[in-house]
Amino acid sequence: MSDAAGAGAAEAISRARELLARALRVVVFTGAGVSAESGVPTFRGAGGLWKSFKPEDLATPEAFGRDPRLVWEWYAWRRDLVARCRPNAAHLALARWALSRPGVTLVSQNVDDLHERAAREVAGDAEAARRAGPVRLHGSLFHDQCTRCAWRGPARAVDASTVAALPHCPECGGLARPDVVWFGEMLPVRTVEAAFAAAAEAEACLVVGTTGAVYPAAALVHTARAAGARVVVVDPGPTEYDEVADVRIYGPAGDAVPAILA
Ligand code: BJW
Ligand code: ZN
Repeated sequence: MSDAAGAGAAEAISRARELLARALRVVVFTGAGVSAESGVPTFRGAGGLWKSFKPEDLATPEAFGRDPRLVWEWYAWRRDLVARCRPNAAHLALARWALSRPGVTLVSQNVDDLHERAAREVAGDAEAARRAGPVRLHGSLFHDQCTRCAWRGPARAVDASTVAALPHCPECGGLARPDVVWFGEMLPVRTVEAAFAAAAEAEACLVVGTTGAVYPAAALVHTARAAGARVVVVDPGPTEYDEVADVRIYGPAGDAVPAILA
């Protein structure tokens, strides 16, 4: 493991670059930190969402059952916030890399759409961008699902009046909810299978901006490592992967990721 603070930084970047260039199959695992420089708040740590909001009041099915309007207000606020943000240099570098190399699987815990927007920006068209991913483990801030039937689809705009009346399903009229994975809920099975299959085959795993505290998603890195992948971790703060990283880069994703993937 190497510490990239100060003089070691350039060496760690160059080791990460070599390690990733050599690998035929790479799984990239991103968390809230990759979007921090775009202006999207992270969950834990200074300025994180869980400093001002309690997960049990907002990100559980029980919370939604108790007070759907409060939960919808929070999601409407976050949709609005993310819609105003733009992909940063890390999203763009990852998109360029995934589109230009076979064997890269991008897996994200994020519910924002900044990886997709970066891929569209780089690829120029939506179909090509789809190849860049990401595989989404925790759903999408911009999709809804019905609490009564199987409907899922792109979210229609939510403003104060829709929130007051609560969004409803276009198929059956049931109460709609954000299509994200809350605490205590199962992750989408086929998505998890695809992500973990890519991890089990990867020769390298690039982890960007996640504390690695939320399971089962966090196990992706341990799966890759157990199958022989070398692990590169980019994060300015401490993470659960610090002891297992082959290369540890302490720095913001917007600087480190483009440097590694250049
Ligand atoms: C930068 C940066 C910069 C800053 N550049 N970096 C095993 C052990 C213990 C508990 C469990 C377990 N298995 C399951 C559990 C329970 C629970 C869990 O994991 N709890 C732990 C927190 C203790 N897991 C679940 O409940 C999951 N479901 C489940 O287990 O179901 C079981 C089941 C089985 C059968 C039937 C039914 C159920 C579901 C978890 C869902 C998580 N959902 C959320 C919210 C999504 C919706 C939304 O956003 O509204 O997902 S919680 C939140 O955490 C969100 C994130 O995707 C996730 C991970 O957070 P992330 O990305 O790591 O963010 P942070 O803030 O933690 O870290 C940011 C990092 O960025 C930091 O390191 C910074 O330093 C860094 N950073 N600036 C780079 N510029
Ligand atoms: Zn319905």
